[in-house]
Amino acid sequence: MTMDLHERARQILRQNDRGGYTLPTHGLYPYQWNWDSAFAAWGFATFDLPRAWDEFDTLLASQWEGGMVPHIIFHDPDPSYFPGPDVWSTGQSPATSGISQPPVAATMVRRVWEMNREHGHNRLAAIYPKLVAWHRWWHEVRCVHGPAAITHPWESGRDNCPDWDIGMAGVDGSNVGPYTRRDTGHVDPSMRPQKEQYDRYIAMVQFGVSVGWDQKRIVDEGPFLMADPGITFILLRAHEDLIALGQALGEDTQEIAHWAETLRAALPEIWNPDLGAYDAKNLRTGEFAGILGSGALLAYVANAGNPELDAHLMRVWDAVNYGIPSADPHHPSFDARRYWRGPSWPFLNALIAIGFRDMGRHDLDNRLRRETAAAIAKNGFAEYFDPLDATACGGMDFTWTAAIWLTWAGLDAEENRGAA
Ligand code: 2M8
Repeated sequence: MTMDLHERARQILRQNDRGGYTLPTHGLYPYQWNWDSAFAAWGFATFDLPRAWDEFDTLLASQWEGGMVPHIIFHDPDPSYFPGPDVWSTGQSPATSGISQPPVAATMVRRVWEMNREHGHNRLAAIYPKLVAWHRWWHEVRCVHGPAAITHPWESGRDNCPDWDIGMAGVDGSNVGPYTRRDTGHVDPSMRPQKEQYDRYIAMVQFGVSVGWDQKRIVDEGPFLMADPGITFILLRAHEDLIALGQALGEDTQEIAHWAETLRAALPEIWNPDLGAYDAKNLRTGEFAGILGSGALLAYVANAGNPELDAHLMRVWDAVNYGIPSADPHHPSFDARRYWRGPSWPFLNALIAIGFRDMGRHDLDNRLRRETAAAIAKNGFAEYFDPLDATACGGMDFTWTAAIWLTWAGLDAEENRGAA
């Protein structure tokens, strides 16, 4: 039974493989997504190391001149996804979106490299300068206010989480013109963002087009700019992983160490004393979102936890049964099946668990792994799960869910297999 899940996970990665890059899932997401790819590589590395490195190569091959690595790469036009390359209109080849996504790649590169350093040495040396250039872009373009800022909720990867509601309120989505969403044709609309949110998402893309995707102008003048605890912690962790990789290559890593120190020094700016936790902040108004979400709990991956945050973690986690919820179950905006407004996301659980292990909190790692594995064993490799009853939500046969089964969630099942 458990053996089937390992086989099935490998099969999903193979099925979603388009030759050098992996789709998040067939149908709903027919392109290459940035942080999905990093997790896909981690999964591939458990049974095909060269293929894992190929995934990083393909992702970084679409790096923009200024260093940004875009959030979607539109390798093969596919009308089943909206907004496609014509709407983004970035002028890149291959076509890409005009924003980035959480820079988890260096962290995943380090994990893959550690699985076989000899094999990985040349592959790492080839992409290291691109990773450095991407991190420099984050430091110089998105961290100008201190913490990492996002210019579109899609940049955070946690698209419709309540963190962004206050920033979204300031975006005018009334003039975007007619368009047809495709996502709601693939999955239950009650599990996806609402129309008012989609109108605003499109308005922000249209603003990017109107300034020719000038990233500085988007930060300075765009309709949306919020500090994201999630990216801040992921970037901080990734800076540290990149330093370790650079040192292994004999590179001078002082510049990266400076970025990491500057970013860590900015953490107090995203600590909301009223909430007693890290919080998203609207950088146009200085206002905090006032809700605990999974972005704040990524603090553990950057060794930035503290007793107050621990209390929140246990409060929100104990309120559900299948992993860490993406939004606070005690908050009125919690919605157990609507995308990033409550569901438990296996790959994010896996990322937070890396932090737990580093802190020596193996009890927390074990609990999170057990709960995540139970949801997958019960209802399959779904995109996300209702954290209360493990109902499978969103797309199925999902790449990052399969990848983290092979690297983390399925480890207990793997051990039982060995013992059997
Ligand atoms: C979701 O985001 C895309 C837009 O980027 C969408 O809803 O169309 C998010 O969950 C994001 O984090 C993820 O990378 C992407 C593909 O799995 O889907």
